[in-house]
Amino acid sequence: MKLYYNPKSRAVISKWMLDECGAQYELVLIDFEKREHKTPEFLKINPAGKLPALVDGDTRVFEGTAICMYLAEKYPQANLAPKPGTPERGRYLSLMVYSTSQLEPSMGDKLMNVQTTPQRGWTDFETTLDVVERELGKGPYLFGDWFTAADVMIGSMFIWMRMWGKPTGRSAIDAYVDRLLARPKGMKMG
Ligand SMILES: N[C@@H](CCC(=O)N[C@@H](CS)C(=O)NCC(=O)O)C(=O)O
Repeated sequence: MKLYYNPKSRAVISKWMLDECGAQYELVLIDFEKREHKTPEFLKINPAGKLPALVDGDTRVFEGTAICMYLAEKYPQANLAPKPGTPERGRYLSLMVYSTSQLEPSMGDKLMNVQTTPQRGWTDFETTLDVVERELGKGPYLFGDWFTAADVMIGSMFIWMRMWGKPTGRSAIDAYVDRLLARPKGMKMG
C-alpha cells in the first residue's frame, strides 16, 4: 500500500490513520514545488491533483475522509469504526463526512476572515464548535472511551488549528486536542 504524501499537507491525517491501524505502508513523497501532484501519472491516481491519495493494489482512493473510511474497513482488527448494522454506524458516517464538508470549510472561513453564508452548505465556525462540543459530550472521544476514525478526521482539524496558533476558545475541545496529541501514534506535522 502506498500513501502519496507530503509532511506539510493533509496527508499527515491519512498517515495518522495508517499508524492507528497498524498498517504496513510505503510513503511516496510528492514535491509540491516540482508540481509532482499535477503530472499525468499522479492525475491517474487523484484526478484533482491533490494530496492525500492512497493506492492499495488495484484500488485507488482520494479525499482524506474516503481514505480513513477505507482503512477502517480494511483493518477491522484495529476497531476504529462501528460496524455496518450497528446503532453507532449512522452517527459515525455523519461525523466522518461532517469533518470535511462542514467543519473544515467553516474553519477556513474563520482563519481567512470570510463571512459564512448558509447557501454555501456549511455553518459559521462558532456553530461547528457547538456541534463538536455537543457530540463530544464528556468524551474522552466522540464515541466515549472508544477512539475511532471520526476522532482522526474531526480531531485533526483542531490539531491543524492549534498548529497555526489559533485557539478555539472552547476548553472541552482544547482538552480533546491534548488527549489526541498525547496518543502514542498521534498526528505529526512537518
Ligand atoms: N478535500 C481534500 C483536500 C485536499 C487538498 O486540498 N490537499 C492539498 C494539500 S493539504 C493539496 O494537495 N494542495 C495542492 C494543490 O491543490 O495544488 C482532501 O481532504 O483530501
